[in-house]
Amino acid sequence: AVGLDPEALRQRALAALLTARERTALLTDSVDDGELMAQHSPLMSPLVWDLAHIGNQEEQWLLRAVGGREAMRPEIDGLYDAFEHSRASRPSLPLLPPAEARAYAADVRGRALDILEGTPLHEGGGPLARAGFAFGMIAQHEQQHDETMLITHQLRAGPAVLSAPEPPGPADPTGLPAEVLVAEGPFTMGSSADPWALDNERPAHRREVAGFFIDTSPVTCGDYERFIEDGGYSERRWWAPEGWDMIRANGLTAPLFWLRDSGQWLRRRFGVTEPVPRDEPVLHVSWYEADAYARWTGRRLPTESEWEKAARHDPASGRSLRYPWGDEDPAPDRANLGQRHLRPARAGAYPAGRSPHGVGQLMGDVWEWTSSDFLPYPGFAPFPYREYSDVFFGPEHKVLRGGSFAVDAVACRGTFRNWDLPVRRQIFSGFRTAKDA
Ligand code: AVJ
Ligand code: FE
Repeated sequence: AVGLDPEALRQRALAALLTARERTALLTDSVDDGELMAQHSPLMSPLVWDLAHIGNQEEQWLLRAVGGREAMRPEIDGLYDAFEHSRASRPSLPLLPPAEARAYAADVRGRALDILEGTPLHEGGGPLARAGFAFGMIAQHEQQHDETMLITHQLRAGPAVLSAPEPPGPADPTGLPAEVLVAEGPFTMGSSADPWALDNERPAHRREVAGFFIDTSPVTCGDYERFIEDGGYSERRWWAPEGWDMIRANGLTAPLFWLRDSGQWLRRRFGVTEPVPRDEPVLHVSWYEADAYARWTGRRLPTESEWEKAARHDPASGRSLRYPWGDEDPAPDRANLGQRHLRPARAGAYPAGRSPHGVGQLMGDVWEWTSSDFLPYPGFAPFPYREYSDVFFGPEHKVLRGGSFAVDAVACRGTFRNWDLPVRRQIFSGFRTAKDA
């Protein structure tokens, strides 16, 4: 568990920064300079933009804000400001070429580690440095962009450049019923205590939740295929009006990266085409597709509070755990995280990762769409910058929970909130369903 001992947090920050940079290097050294500068999809930045943006955010928060240093290259700030230029327009900017981007990020990192060595992380160090928050925030930021870069890898054409061992299979027998009942009652949602929780996870507050049933595993490709075969994509009644418009306008008939080949569904995954694995959680579906599937089954997506209660609430003690399995940090037998594998584990895997309510695979594998809009918790305060969460609150973004195989442990916890537009499907998104008790 995360203690508040400043020296332990300093070590933790160092380890998290090093782990993130190793992954950034893997993602940016595995393709040539031409591919680093190319745009693989208008939805994504060139990889070389992410690389220098990672360095620039680190410079702004660790070197300037915490360390009080002067800007190293103030003229590049605008290039790497995500709000100044759309992703589609980034390839035409005068970006730092690969060698310069690498050197800049490495230079910033060297200085950031000096600041980490020399900054008091106790109360007196100020709100940014306290408990190593800014260092943890920057490690999480880099890991979030590493996931973004992995999405770019998935979108790029051409032969595979990444490989990883297979995730563990399902427990034998899984011992899982299809769904469990989570009885009515309040629970504590969000966190005030976790020193590295981001602003939108704060503060902890009580929520009343009516009784509900929730799936013990994410919806699988095989489940989803039955929806397709039943004509799900051609029956308007299952779809939210905007979802129906989206699938019609784009001619969608299956999740992104699926293709039909002589009566069989195949999918492309990191440069390899393979049969769709029926017992693996479905991936690359939009919120609209998740919502339509749930309606087809006579169910619905869980709300964000239902999801978090199923994941964290311990009926024995009445308290909320940091993770479904307890307060201990993630480990390889508990969740498929950190790009250790390049796919979700099959439904029924990770029996050691289940929640007290008996719900499996909540952390890792696939991001799970919830029915909820991304909204601030009561008492929310933007910290340290409005552009992380505050400017995204509202009905246009839906909340995703739990993290995918591409999320690192530093950016994964029972309270972590992700969000995206309901049309998005290049992200590592899946879902599970729920219904009222
Ligand atoms: C929280 C994943 C939606 O990638 O847009 C990265 C994270 N914020 N840089 C995103 C983020 C600023 C953000 N998400
Ligand atoms: Fe960013």
